[in-house]
This record gives sequence, structure tokens and C-alpha cells, in this order.
Amino acid sequence: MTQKKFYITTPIYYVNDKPHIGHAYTTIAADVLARYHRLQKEAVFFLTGTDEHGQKVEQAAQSRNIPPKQHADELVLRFQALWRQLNISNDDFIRTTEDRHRRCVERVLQTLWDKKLIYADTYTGWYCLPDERFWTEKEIVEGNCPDCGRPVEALAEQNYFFKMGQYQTRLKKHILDYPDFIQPESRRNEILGFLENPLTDLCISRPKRRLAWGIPIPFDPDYVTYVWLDALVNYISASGFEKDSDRFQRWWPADMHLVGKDILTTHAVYWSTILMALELPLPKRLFAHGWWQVNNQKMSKSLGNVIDPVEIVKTYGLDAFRYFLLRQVPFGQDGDFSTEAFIQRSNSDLANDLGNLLSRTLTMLERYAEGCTPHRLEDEKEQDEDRDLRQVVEALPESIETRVAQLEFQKALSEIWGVINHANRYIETAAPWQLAKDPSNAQRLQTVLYYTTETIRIVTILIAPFMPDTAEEMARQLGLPEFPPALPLTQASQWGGLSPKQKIAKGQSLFPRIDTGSQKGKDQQSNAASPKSEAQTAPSTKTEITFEDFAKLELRVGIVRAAEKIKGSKKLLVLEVDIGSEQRQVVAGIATKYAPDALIGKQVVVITNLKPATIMGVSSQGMLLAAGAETVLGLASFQEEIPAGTRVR
Ligand code: ME8
Repeated sequence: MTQKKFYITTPIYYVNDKPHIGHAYTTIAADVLARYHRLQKEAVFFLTGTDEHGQKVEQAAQSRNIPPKQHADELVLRFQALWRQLNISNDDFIRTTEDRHRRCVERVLQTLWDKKLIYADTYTGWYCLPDERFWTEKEIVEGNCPDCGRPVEALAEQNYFFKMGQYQTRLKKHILDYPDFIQPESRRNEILGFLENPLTDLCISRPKRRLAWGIPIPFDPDYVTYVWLDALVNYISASGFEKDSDRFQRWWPADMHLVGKDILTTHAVYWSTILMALELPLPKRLFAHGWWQVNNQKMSKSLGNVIDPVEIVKTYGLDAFRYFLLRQVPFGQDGDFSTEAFIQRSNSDLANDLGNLLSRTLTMLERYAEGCTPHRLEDEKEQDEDRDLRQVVEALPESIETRVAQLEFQKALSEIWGVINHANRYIETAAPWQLAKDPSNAQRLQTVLYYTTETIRIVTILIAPFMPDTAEEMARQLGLPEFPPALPLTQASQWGGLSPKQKIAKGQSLFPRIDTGSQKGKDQQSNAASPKSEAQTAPSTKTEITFEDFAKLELRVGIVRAAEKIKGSKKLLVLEVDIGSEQRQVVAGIATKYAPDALIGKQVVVITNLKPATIMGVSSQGMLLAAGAETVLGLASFQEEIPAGTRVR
């Protein structure tokens, strides 16, 4: 059987400035897909690179008073260094100033010229300088570019045009015949809407006197190639077009072009029609993801709010960053980056849910299984709670496969975290520390340990494409004999694959909690964080109390078993909290900070002797300890696994 192949690309980024989180986003998403398909044992070709010609780059070089090639040579290093830092597993990196690319662009132009699909004409119309795009009178909006909103300028000049318009019907038919070609659906409809208007021909040259920095047009040395035609060709020049036909046959068409929504038209329309003219198959899928803003503002140099991925990763760690970007918003939709949201996610999902699950399980294996992975005991009857856990875990690999195929990264991760939280609840219910007290429960204890460890093994495999370093570290601590697994990911993550009697190696916690207190200093330097209210941080002016006063408080460790919003309130949640001896209903003003689902299985500290109160018609028998004043910043809890009901003093 021939090995399935997967060819995935990112946009090639302009080297006019250093990369920011937007660039990191597309490239990380592509990396997750590349890794996923590699773990499925497919042959993967993952391409990224840089777009080094055109006006933007020429201007950036001019502003630094250096030649454009020198500028590109310097800037490209930042992209390459960032991809190394972000653990990007690209197989190739193409620069449009490389010979292999230039030759390919020349060949494309010559072919189209020979086929009489390019002609010379005088262009009169409107031009958007920053976007390097021509617009018709009808397209511009009150004298501004319909794309970026900046003023357009009137232009009349002799140029070369590609007969793009003649492919309109064919392109429309292709989009209709292949519903998956452009995704998400809303973007596909946008392009279909765009194609309702007559498709004009595409100006593919720029006179050298106006722009010198580009690939010369092979049949007219007075012109250079339009930067978009130049750039789009990278997808075939890097995969062997006209140079290595075996290689090209193997990889083309690309299985997936990942792009931001800003450059969908150039890919869906310009690129598709160029490929039609070259008689080459179109890419199988084109996915346009959403846009990141920062604290609900557009990222821009002038606002000084551009998020530097290098800084984020240095401060909070790589996998927390990779996780946040893909977990926070559905891939096709726009997202908002704030340090607060980042820290909250990292602390709750990574430090609390995943980190605690691993560390408490390893601690139990050390204590109750001689520091080894457990056996499954065949004669122990599976109890309801075991079966429930097994069934959700068994359903996971296939579901993740579907999610990843649909680029539903957010859903994939939230399903994995659903299982992590289920396992945390399972531990609470099965209470291995109680079982360990009575030797007659030895078999039951081993079974509980097996179910927990097997769940973590499967989670480890499934998070590997998203968080490769974390998965590797988890595999090491769990003593998995083979990582990444030799079997394809969906098979390796089937229930029952845990090798018993492997020595575990409990290490440092995967994700130390980010201390929001110490974060404050950093936030003040960084525009990424939203300002905190004074009340959160002002020194206390309250009067002193005696120890006896303090001793009146009864504080206990609790575990949240259920949580839901209170209708009509933005702030309030009603929780069922297990405090050991009983389950308490507690109303807490934490809904702006925590989604109800994120709280299930979470350890909290409860004031258990507070007089019951009725809040918005709901009875509350206790209170949770939390940091923050008007805005809750986090719930108090412990790093260690502590049984529900334990006194806190
Ligand atoms: O357009 N949110 O390069 P470019 C999400 N060279 N993604 C973002 C983003 C944001 N705020 N900002 C940038 C070009 N991106 C051309 C591409 S391809 C043949 C030529 C990401 O440096 C997103 O993927 O302006 C977007 O499409 C791309 O960076 C634009 O990068």
C-alpha cells in the first residue's frame, strides 16, 4: 500500500518587520497538522518561508538605509529563529530571493506568455500602495482601499496582465463542486459572493522605474513581477515544479494551504486561476483562519501593542503558548489576546487539570505500585465509574481525528480536557488513598491506578501534536517505553496499550502555576495586559484581628463536583462542592473568570461555617476563597493532592 501523503503550507511572510503572534498562530496551527499527520505515519511535507520582494520590503529596507537583499537576509533570521523556538517542524523553508524560486517564477511567466494568457495593456485606475493591489472605481470605498481602508492613488501605466477573467465560470464551478475546497463555510460564501461580480484580469507586472525590487519579467526586462504572483508560486517552486518532476508528482497538489482571512482572495482566486492556466490541479483545501487582536484592539506598531511571541514564550513557556492560541478561539474565528486570559487558561487547564492529574497519579504509583506502571487485573470486575472513564477515553482518538481533519483545534483540545477532568473526578470518587488503608482493597487500588495511568498515556499521545515537549516529558515521567509510538496515533491511543512494570520517573511539575501577584510588575511594562483596578492591589488598611478571631473561621479543602451559571447574573455561579463529610451548595461570583466546565474536579478552599445566605434566590452554604477584589483573579487551592474535607489553617 502506498503511504498517504500530506503537503501543508503556511503563507510566506513578508520580511518587512519582525514576526508577531499572528504569524506564530498560522505556523503553529500548520505545525500541529504536520505533526498529527506524521504521527499517523503519513509522508508529510510542511512548507513555510518568507516573501522577500515587492514594495513593502523595499520600503522597509529604504527606511533602514540598506539594500533590500541585506535587509531580507537579516530579517529572515528572526523568522527562522522564531520557528526553532516554537518547535516548528517544517521540512523546508523557502525564500523568494532564492534561485530555485526565481527560476520557477520565470518559467511560470514564460509559459503563460507563450500560451498567450498574458498581454500588455495600459492600466488606468486605482492603486493601494501598502497592499500593492489595483482596484476598480467600483471597488474602492470613498477613495480608500476596500481591503485595508487606506487611501488609494490614481495610476495610469503600461503593464502586463494575466487573463484571469476567463476562468471565472470554471473557478465558480470548482468551488461549488468541491465544498471543502474553501473553508470555513462563511469564507467560501464570501468568495462565491466575490465571483458574482465580473472577474477582471490581473496586473502581474510593475515597471522597474517605480519598483526595482522583484523578479524581472523574462520577456520584458523593464518590468518586475507583481509580488503576489511571485509569492504564490512558492507553493510549487518548493515542491519541485519544473525541476524535479518525480518530487512534484509526489507532493502536488498541496493538501492544505493555511492562510489568514486577509489573504483568502489572493489564494482562492489569483492562485487558483494561475494553476488552471498552467493546467495544474488546484490545492485540495484552503483554510482561512481568524484574526487576533490585543485587548480588543488591532495590533499595530503605532499603538505599541504588538505581541512578541519570543517574550511570551520566554516568560510563560512554549507549550502554554501553543495551547492557548489553539484552545482559546475556534480556528476560523477572530480572537482576543490578553495576558490575563492567557494566565487564567494556563493555570486552570495546564497547571491544575493536566499538571495535577499527572503529578497526583505518579505520586500514587510511587506510593502504591512500587514506582511502576500498573497491570490491568483481569479478574477485577469493572465498576460503573471505571467503565464510564474507559468509554470516554475510548471514544477520544476517533473524535480527535475528526476534529483535527476539520481544523477544529479548540474542540479537539476541549474534548481532551474533558477526559482529563473526568480522570480527575474519577480519582476523587475512587479515592485510592482510602483504598490503600485496607489491604483487602489491593486489587481495587491497582485497577484504579491502571485506569488512571492508561488514561494519561492516551492523553499524552493525543496532545503530542499540540504540545510536543509536554507530551515527551509526560511520556518520560510515565516510563512509556516507546515515544512517539511506532503505531499510527489513532491505533497507539487505543485503550489497553499500557506496558506494565515500567519504572516511572516523577519529575518537576509540568506547568508551575503562574503567580498573578508577581505578574503585576510584568503587566505594567507590557501593553498586553489589561489594567488592574486599584482595589485589587492596594495595601490593606483593615484593623488587626486576634488569633481567636481567625480561629473562628472553619476553612476546608473542597472539590467542585458541579457548576452552572445563575440565570440573569453575569458574575454568579452555583457550585456543588464536596467537603468530605457532605456536599455543599455554594454561590460564587466567579463567572467572569471561570467557565462552569473548567471548575469541575477543581480543588478549592471553602469557608464552611459561614451563615447560609440567599443570593439571587439561590441558597449558599459557604464561600470560596479567591484572590482579587471586584475582579476575581483566581481561586485559592493547593499544589498537592489533598482529600476533600481537610482543615485549612
Ligand atoms: O500577507 N491574526 O504576508 P504577511 C492572525 N506575504 N493571523 C495573522 C495576523 C493576526 N493579527 N497577522 C498576520 C503576506 N497573520 C504575504 C503572504 S503567501 C503566498 C504571501 C498571519 O507577513 C496570517 O496567516 O502580511 C496572515 O494571512 C499572514 O500572517 C500575513 O502575513
